[in-house]
Amino acid sequence: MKTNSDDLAIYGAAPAFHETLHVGRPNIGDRKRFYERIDDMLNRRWLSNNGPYVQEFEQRVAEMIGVRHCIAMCNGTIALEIAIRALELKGEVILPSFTFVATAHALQWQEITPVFCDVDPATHTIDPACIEKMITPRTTGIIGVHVWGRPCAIEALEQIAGKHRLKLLFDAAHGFGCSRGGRMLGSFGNAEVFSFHPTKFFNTGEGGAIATNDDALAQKIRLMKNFGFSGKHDDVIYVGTNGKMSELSALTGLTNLESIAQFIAVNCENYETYREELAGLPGISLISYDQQEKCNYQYVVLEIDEQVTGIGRDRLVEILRAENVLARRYFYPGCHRMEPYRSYFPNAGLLLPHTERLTTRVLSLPTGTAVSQEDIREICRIIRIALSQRPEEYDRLNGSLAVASQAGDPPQHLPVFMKG
Ligand code: T4K
Repeated sequence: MKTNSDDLAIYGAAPAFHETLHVGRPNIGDRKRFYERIDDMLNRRWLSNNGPYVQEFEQRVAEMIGVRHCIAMCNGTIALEIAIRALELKGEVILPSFTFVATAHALQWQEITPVFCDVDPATHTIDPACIEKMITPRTTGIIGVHVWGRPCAIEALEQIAGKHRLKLLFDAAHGFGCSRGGRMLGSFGNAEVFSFHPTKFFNTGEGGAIATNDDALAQKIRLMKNFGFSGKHDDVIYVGTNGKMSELSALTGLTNLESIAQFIAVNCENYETYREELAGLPGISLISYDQQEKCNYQYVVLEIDEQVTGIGRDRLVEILRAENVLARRYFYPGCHRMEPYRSYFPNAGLLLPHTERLTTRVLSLPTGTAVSQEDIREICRIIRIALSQRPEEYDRLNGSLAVASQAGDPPQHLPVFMKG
C-alpha cells in the first residue's frame, strides 16, 4: 500500500500493480454456457448469415429494450454507417465533437460533412441550445451521442429535429442497459445504434446493432447489411454491404446477456467505491448518474480542475501509468482536432469552448469485473497522494517526466509488439 509521494512509481518506486489495469477490460459471461453454445454452433455448421443465434439475439435485445426491431451488426461503426445511409442523411449532419471518432468518420466515410456542435458541460452530451444556429439548408440530420451512457437531452433534440424536419439518430454505443424517463435507450429518435465492442459493459466480441420502431427503415437496414439480397437466392434489390453479425458474436452476446445484471451490479459497486474513496478531494469531480434511471455505470470519469489540484489531468495520467493503471483520456483531443477534420475546420475549436475544456480535464478509470475493490482503493490512494504533493514537489515531478521522455521510454500503454 502506498502512503506518500516517495512511494510513487513515477519517482522510481515499484509500481502498485504488476499487471496493467485497463479501462475497458471485457466482462465475460458464464464460460460453460459459452462453450455449450460454441459446440452447438459447430455441430450445426452454421456460422453466419442470419443464423439461429443471431435471430435469437436480436429478439432478446429487442424485448429487453422494448423496441420493434433490433438488427444485429458486425460492429458499431458499420451500424452507424448503415443507419446514416438508410436514413438518407446527406449534405451536413450536426453532432458533438466530444465523442469517439467513429461517430464523425461514419459520416465522412459517406462524404457527408460532420458539423461539430458543443456539449453541455454538465452532461457532456450535445447542447441543444447550440444546434439551431448550426442548421443550414444543407443540414439533413442530428446525431446525439449518449456519452458515458448518460442520455442526451432527448426531448429538446426531438423538438429541434421536428421543427426543422431533420432526421434524429442516436449513437448509443455507451447506452446499452440505460434508460431515460423509464424508457430504455434504443427506442428514441428515428433509430439508435449500439456498440458491443469488448470495451463496452456488454460485448459480443465485436458487434453492434441498430434499434428502431420504424418498420420500413428496419427492412431497408436488413437489405443494406446483407448486400441488398431480397431473401431469395441470387435476388439483389438494393445496394448493400456486409454488416452481418456472426453466430460466434451472437452466442457470445446471448451468453453475456444472461450476466448483465451481475455486470451492472459490479460496475455500480465499483463506482460507489470510487465515489467514497475520492470524496472531498478538492478539484476532482466524479461524473454522476441519475439514480432514478437504469444505468450501466460503465464509465468512472473524473474531471480535474488544475487550478485547484495544482496537477493537471495529463500529469495525473502519467503518474497512474507509472503504477500500471492505464487511465484513458477519452475523448481527447476531440474529433475536430483529428484528421481530416482539423484540416477541414481549423477554427472549429472557437465554437466548441466546453468541448475544448473537457478534453483537457477528463479522465476515465478502470472498472468492470476485471477490477477488484482493493485495486480501486489503491488507485484512489495513488490519486490522493499525487494531489497532496506540495507545490515544491511539482519540480521533482516535472524532472521525472522529463527524464522519462529523454530516455525515450516507450509509453507504458503500448502493447509489447509496438514498443521499440
Ligand atoms: N461511438 C462511440 C461513442 C464509441 O465509443 C464507439 C467505440 C463507437 C461509436 C464505435 O463502435 P465500434 O465500431 O468500436 O463497435 C476503444 C474501442 O475500440 C471502441 O470500440 C470504443 N468506442 C472506444 C471508446 O474505445 P481504443 O482505441 O481506445 O481501444 P484500445 O485498443 O486502446 O482498447 C481500450 C482498452 O481496452 C485497452 O486498455 C485494452 C482494453 N481491452 C481492449 C480489447 C479490445 C481489453 O482489455 N480487451 C480487449 O479485448 O478504442
